[in-house]
Amino acid sequence: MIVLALAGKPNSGKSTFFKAATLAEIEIAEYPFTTIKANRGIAYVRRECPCVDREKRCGNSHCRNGKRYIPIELIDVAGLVPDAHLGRGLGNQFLDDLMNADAIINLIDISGRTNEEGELVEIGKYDPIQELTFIKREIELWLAGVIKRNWTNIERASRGPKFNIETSIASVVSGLGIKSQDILHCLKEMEYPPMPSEWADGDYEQLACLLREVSKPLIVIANKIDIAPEESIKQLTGIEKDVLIASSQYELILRKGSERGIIQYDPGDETFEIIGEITAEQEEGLNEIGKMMERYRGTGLQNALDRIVYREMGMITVFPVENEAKWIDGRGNTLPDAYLMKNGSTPRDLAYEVHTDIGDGYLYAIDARLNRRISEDQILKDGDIIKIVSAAK
Ligand SMILES: Nc1nc2c(ncn2[C@@H]2O[C@H](COP(=O)(O)OP(=O)(O)OP(=O)(O)O)[C@@H](O)[C@H]2O)c(=O)[nH]1
Ligand SMILES: [Mg+2]
Repeated sequence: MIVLALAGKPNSGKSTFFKAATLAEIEIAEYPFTTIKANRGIAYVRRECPCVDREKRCGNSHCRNGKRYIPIELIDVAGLVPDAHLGRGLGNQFLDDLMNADAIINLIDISGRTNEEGELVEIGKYDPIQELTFIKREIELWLAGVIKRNWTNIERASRGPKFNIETSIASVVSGLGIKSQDILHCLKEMEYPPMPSEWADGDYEQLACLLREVSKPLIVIANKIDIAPEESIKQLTGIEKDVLIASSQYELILRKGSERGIIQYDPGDETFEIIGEITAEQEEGLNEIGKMMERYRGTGLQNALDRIVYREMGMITVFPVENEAKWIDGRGNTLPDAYLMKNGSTPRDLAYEVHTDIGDGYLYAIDARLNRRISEDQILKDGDIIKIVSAAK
């Protein structure tokens, strides 16, 4: 399963985001370092379910009226402060948590109510824009530190026969879960001293920077837009046109309200509807939420998850079925599964994703939308419905 990590300074709202996305009961509080041990839970990305092209909805438990939710794993990591890579704050073990993820959602507190340490400050005393790059930088410096600490091994190896700097570096950083092809790609991108003994801090940092970029897609989400001054949001979107914004707090309220049957709301919807009995006070609160959602087209939370998985990581969703005419599995369930796969995957990759035996026994595949056999090197598209024919049962 795809793993996403939430990173950010203390008090930026990571646990609130996590709780809204997973509905897990965890601690949220208005002081720094509330979270110490990382929380892990299941969140979802959303896409249109192929059943919307048919008369009847599929009835899958992950499909709500044509909105299909596909599970991913989310980690809520402890807060990081400047110089965390040197062990400040709760130390740098949390950078390990981040490296275990496939991609990183970096939350910043755009309300300006907390400083870089996550402490409450008076509005206007701290400029949240300076947080745009700091987490990324901490990750890079930490990575550079790991490379540097292991450098003596590489230097030692360089005095022996058959030394190859690329494979030596690959063996050091592969422990961080970075694929060796990514490492080789980074080394090709940079100019570096041929002898390991000549490497300096700038070289480690440059390598770390490139490694972070290829191995850990990262997006910044400006959180707490419900209480942020409008100028801060304008300033931010002026600097980064593509920046994403969210109110984890509002999403949490909506998710709870929907769970209790007070409102009709599915994550990622741009509006909600009140369907239960509410007090005048609740109505006032929900009106505020409604106004903000109208302005920003939703709370932004689902959008953040979808953006990182589909756009930054380049994943697609593919629906394997056993009966290509009815889009069902052997037990009659319509569109039973949805797999997130890397863009560029082939039918055989899908077969392996379903089961190793199915992959080993792969014979051919059928595009169930077109009812046509497809070649084994055809690249799968987002939303494809595929029947795999395999010698394995
Ligand atoms: N208004 C508003 N408050 C928020 C939002 N998200 C979080 N908060 C508040 O910000 C405070 C910190 O939230 P947490 O979710 O505990 O923050 P965290 O990033 O997990 O903090 P640490 O675990 O200490 O690193 C709490 O008081 C939350 O209620 C939001 O979108 N809007
Ligand atoms: Mg927390």
